[in-house]
Amino acid sequence: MSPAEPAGSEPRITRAWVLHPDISSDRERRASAPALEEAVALAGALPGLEVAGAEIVPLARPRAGYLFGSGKIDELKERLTEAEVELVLIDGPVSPVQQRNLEKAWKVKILDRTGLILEIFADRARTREGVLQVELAALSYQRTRLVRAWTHLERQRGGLGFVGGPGETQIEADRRAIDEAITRIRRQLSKVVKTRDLHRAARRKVPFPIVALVGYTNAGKSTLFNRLTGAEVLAKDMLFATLDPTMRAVALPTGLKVILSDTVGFISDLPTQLVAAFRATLEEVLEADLVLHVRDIAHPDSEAQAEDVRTILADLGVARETPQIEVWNKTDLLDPDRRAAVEAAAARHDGVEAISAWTGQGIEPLLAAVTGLLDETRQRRELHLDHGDGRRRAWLYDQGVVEGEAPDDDGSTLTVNWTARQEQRFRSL
Ligand SMILES: Nc1nc2c(ncn2[C@@H]2O[C@H](COP(=O)(O)OP(=O)(O)OP(=O)(O)O)[C@@H](O)[C@H]2O)c(=O)[nH]1
Ligand SMILES: [Mg+2]
Repeated sequence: MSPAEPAGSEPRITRAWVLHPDISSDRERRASAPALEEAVALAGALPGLEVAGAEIVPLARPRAGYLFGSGKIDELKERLTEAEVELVLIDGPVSPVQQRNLEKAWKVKILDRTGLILEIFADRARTREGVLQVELAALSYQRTRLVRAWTHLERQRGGLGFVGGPGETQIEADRRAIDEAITRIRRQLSKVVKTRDLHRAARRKVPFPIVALVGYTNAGKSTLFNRLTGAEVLAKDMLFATLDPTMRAVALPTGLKVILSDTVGFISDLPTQLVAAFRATLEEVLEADLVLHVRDIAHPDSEAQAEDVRTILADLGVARETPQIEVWNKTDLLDPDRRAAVEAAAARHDGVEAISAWTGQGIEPLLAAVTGLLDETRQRRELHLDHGDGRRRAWLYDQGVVEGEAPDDDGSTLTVNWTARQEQRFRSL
């Protein structure tokens, strides 16, 4: 709260309860203890929420009407009333019908995982494009549910029936209102995107390779970014501390300059509506010459998190051929035996570096690996440019990739040494 705000306007704290349904029929189910811990961290990432309690609810299979069995519902009702809970976060998908029924049964508001992540993103978005993308994602989500997300709870939901009656008309009106809002936002976005294209064009001219930091939320990307650049990007034990991408030029020990890019963190079960928003903020990754996949190697779910990141990267269309280094971060948190084992495993694998962004351990070998890979991915080519092609010739010199130039009758032949990405960018000029 800014000091200028009048007294008494303190944000109201909402008491929340976190439930992680552990569904045994779900074949892709994760270890429930770290999953609950992550759900609590997600809840903590939303300002104004106070987590009063959290528990795992074992379920053979989800029930259509109420998600949970009736005994469990009664038992939970007692606990929720006792703890004066106003909001229950259910870490998984909850159908609109289940949501309505549970809200009635427990006299609380229900928010599911997607709704919560959308709320966090709405809170974090800073750039105009970020704000618009998150709004668009939230509207698409609401449209599929035809109930209002948490932000709009001030509006009475009483009139919303799900079958027949006046509720139907209300839903139609809601749907129309949502569609209109979506159209409006799309129009605004297309303007913003034009500006972004200009930025991208400017970025293409940047004469250094782009190195992008990606990874699961809270893996330590911003901490590593700060260590490498001396910047002070917000690095916090808070999920989705970073939403908008940040870029900085940094000189590697060999003198090679790169653009380092810090990006939004990933999370499992990312709402599909947000993948589009990610795509926009992750352009640096799509255009990167090298991707550093930062992992919290001390996290019990580290491998599952890494798998999620790989899947999302593939979905986003990050080219297979883009070289990657897995950065196993937070080695300082491991006990000595485990740490030795992790470091030995990293040494055995190509393209893996064990580090602690916190202590600085392993940073130098990491930078050497970055330099090595960037050098390795460079290829020597001969190009012929016509006399009239001054613009592309200038671009090549800007990029610092020209090793020699031999004039001939209709132009000149240049020897360049560049990365695949630089070649791609050149071809699209
Ligand atoms: N012990 C230890 N803590 C670390 C290390 N690197 C990062 N952290 C801590 O982990 C937390 C998350 O770090 P961030 O750098 O904000 O993580 P991030 O990947 O940028 O997270 P998002 O922006 O939320 O996606 C912070 O509390 C950091 O201090 C490390 O090497 N060791
Ligand atoms: Mg960050």
